[in-house]
Amino acid sequence: MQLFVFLYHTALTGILSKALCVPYRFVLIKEPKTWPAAQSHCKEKHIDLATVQSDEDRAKLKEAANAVNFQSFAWIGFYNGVLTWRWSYKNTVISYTKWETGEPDTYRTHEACAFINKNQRWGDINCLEEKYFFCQTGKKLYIQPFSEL
Ligand SMILES: [Ca+2]
Repeated sequence: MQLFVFLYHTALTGILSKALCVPYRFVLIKEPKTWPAAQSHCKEKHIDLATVQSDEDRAKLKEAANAVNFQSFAWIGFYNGVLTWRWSYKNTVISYTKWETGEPDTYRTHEACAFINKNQRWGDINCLEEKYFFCQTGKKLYIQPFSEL
């Protein structure tokens, strides 16, 4: 593996070395879907809905949003299971949050799903609203440098 990495690093220098430092990325899907439908789409075509567990993840998501001039709201992989907020990916309990002021505010319902706004902060809303969504992907990242050869 190390030799493989070294050879390709040598061959592709900047492009691949950047890719190796970034094992995943986010992509905005501009098809309005409910949260469950968005989750299915991301799991099928990518890895899952976007997971944001650090400032680094948040910066990366902001970069993806800026790349497509994102100015709205989009689902991320965050939902309220019974009484506990969890990430879609591996059903992980959250340890990092960036709620917008006043959010989350849907304590009365268990159907709360999270979206991200243009300020990279989160809010919760009915899961059946149709919104654009951010998927997390790690596959295309490794394909892209090769296709540029
Ligand atoms: Ca809310």
